[in-house]
Amino acid sequence: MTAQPITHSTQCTLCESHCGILVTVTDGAVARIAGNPDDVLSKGYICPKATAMGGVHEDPDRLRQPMKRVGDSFEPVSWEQAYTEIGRRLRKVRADHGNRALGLYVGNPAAHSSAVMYFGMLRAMMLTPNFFSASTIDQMPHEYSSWRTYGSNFLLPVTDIDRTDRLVILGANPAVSNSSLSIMPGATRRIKDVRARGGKVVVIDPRHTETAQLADQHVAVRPGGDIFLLLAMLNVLFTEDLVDRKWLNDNASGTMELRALVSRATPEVMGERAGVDPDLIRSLAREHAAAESAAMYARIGICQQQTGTLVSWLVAVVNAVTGNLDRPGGIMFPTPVIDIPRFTKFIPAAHGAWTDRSGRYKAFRSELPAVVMADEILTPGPGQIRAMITVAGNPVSSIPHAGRLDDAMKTLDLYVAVDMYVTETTRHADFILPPVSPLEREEVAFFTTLFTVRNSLRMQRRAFQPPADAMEDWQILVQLVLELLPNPLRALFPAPVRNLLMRLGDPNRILAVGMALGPYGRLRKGRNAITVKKLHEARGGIDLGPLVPRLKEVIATKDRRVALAPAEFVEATLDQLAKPISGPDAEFDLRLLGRRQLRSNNSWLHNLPRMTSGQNRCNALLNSDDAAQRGLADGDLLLVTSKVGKIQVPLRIDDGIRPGSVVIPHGWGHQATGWQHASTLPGENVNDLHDPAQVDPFTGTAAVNDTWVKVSRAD
Ligand SMILES: Nc1nc2c(c(=O)[nH]1)N[C@H]1C(S)=C(S)[C@@H](COP(=O)(O)OP(=O)(O)OC[C@H]3O[C@@H](n4cnc5c(=O)[nH]c(N)nc54)[C@H](O)[C@@H]3O)O[C@H]1N2
Ligand SMILES: Nc1nc2c(c(=O)[nH]1)N[C@H]1C(S)=C(S)[C@@H](COP(=O)(O)OP(=O)(O)OC[C@H]3O[C@@H](n4cnc5c(=O)[nH]c(N)nc54)[C@H](O)[C@@H]3O)O[C@H]1N2
Ligand code: SF4
Ligand SMILES: [Mo]
Repeated sequence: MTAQPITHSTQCTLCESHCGILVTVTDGAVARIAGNPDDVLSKGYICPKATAMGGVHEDPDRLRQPMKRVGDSFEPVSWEQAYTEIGRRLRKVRADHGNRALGLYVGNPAAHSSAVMYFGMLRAMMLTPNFFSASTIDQMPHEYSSWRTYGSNFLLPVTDIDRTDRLVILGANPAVSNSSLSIMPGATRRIKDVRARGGKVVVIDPRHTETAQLADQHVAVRPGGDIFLLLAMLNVLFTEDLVDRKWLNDNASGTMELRALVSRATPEVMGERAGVDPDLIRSLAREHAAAESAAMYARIGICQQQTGTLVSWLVAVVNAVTGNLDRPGGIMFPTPVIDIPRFTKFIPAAHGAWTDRSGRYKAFRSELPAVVMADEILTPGPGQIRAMITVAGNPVSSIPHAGRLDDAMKTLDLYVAVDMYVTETTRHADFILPPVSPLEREEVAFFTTLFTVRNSLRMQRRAFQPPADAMEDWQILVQLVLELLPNPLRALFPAPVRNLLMRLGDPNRILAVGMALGPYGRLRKGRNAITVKKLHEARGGIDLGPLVPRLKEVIATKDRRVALAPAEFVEATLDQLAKPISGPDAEFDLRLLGRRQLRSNNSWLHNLPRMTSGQNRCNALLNSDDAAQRGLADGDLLLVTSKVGKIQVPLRIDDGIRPGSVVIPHGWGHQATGWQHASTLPGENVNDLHDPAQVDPFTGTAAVNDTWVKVSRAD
């Protein structure tokens, strides 16, 4: 007999949007996943990836118990055995070689569960400077520029898309990605709404993207030309006196220095460097200033450049000088249930607290860039990493390392992976500790509330009860923390005490306390407070209203003003202006750019046949003129060569690509993994083409949009 279907209201946690979903379960299996129309933020929207929540849950290749390496394969072991052996070996590495011999890499999905609240603890317990994360292939330039401009790397203003009159998108493709660090599920509808209410949408991107197709105007900037475009816009804003002087007087410092810096960056001088017509630059500046409200939203297209931090800063500056920082319809700071933005002045950025062993990179927010991980593991000498833990990350696939990280992971004395799959990275592990599936978690998605375009609180509910001995990420992290305690202390935590700790350390409990003390909590709102209980009762989360101006309250600089012209940024900009732009040479004549795909999520959804059906999607897009010049035709297998590597991918002609560029997605090439379906798919890892030494100098973030390549037919 078929059981009655039960529908659970929960969230898709695959990307930052955390769209509300309704999961219908029949006979213990996912029968349907649909958008939740009651979700206060996503309002019924889901993208094609949502069904992957069911796909991952049911994937036979998803690990459901701890695995231990035995020779060349893995065998299941009990949690207890795994922790005991890992603990013994971790402590031995530490005793023999010191704290620096331990390393930790945290990947993207860790931000999408309560694990985010616990890896700081693991990091503190490891006491190692060797902490890495996906942030240094992603948003670190935004964080660094925020640190200098607003005084804290946590002050990342979001785009008030639902109220803006002018939306300018720079280096992002939210129609596919649904955006990031400005959480706007159903970005396509929101972008269309800007136009429907009479506003204007501009996309600045070398490629005529899916988002550009929704816009009023597309500006095909030269890759890496953003810095010159923005400097010229600022030149126009100052020379034509279009800046908001009152706002600047009240809120900013460094206006004179900024004005001096841009004084010679006229659209005529900058236009060629930016690859944008000077009159067009003028109109971009004038319209940004004239709009009732305007928001420039920039994301990873500009982070993954050598000028990433500078561009991120100049975007903030364009918004600020036109009076659009902290204004409805501009860019604003959210008010989450635990008011982290308000307390950022007390959270140190730990800049330069240590460096990597070569001394090239300074730590920032207590982290070193992931591009040095391979060196820190492979280069012999004091402080060499000998034991690694990775949590929810696939750095062999996601980080440029010129083929070295794959080898490096094999050489470790101990490698522990917290992950549910045997990936390009975790295949080298000694132990793989798998958390529950995303449909087995019940928690408040606190992290996302820091970046939502409307204040809100939503939660994830279990669609399935986890098996009796299953562990959540946070529990695995707490166990690893306990295993790292030195011997006499560890004895204070026998199994019953650990179990008690696990109950008390439940993230939902911690959050309930944090919320009670926060802006919507009991202490301030009494009986009208937002509580976890009320959240449980709400089917689609709780709307906490539009973003409110709060710059004065949150700004963390010493003089409590927005620093428009930090000295090191001014100096680095002058250097950029003085040197020739990076151009094609006789050999490497195409600029390699990345792209995201609707049915792909970085490196890890390709094992689901529903996400990968159809043709080889790891292909190179090239303009028809560029293809014709090289005698190439659609469907040809291309050999793409850079200074550090080669890959082979099929060619697809696409006239939306700016002449002189080639566009290839990341996250492919799973041939030697435990993903049985994904390992049969064609596709190669585009990060094999990127030089790990090519970075944004402030943060060490990999500048994967700055690589030059050549292409030829493979045969
Ligand atoms: N060339 C190039 N490279 C890029 C990018 C690019 O644009 N171009 N983009 C970069 C960006 S923005 C990012 S964020 C990074 C991502 O880089 P990473 O975070 O290193 O890699 P992911 O592909 O997200 O891999 C996620 C891993 O987490 C596992 N996982 C999934 N869910 C969970 C969970 O709930 N718990 C645990 N423990 N594990 C889980 C998956 O099995 C997978 O192995 O890569 C990027 N690399
Ligand atoms: N479907 C899907 N959605 C995702 C992900 C996914 O893998 N798949 N990943 C998620 C993650 S981890 C993140 S961080 C977000 C990222 O979300 P987005 O920031 O929107 O990332 P992309 O879609 O890669 O868009 C980057 C854009 O920058 C452009 N670009 C490249 N070089 C330059 C340049 O020099 N100047 C300018 N102005 N533009 C340039 C590229 O052409 C591309 O259109 O997406 C998230 N959402
Ligand atoms: S945009 Fe797609 S992947 Fe992201 S949360 Fe929503 S449904 Fe999931
Ligand atoms: Mo990302």
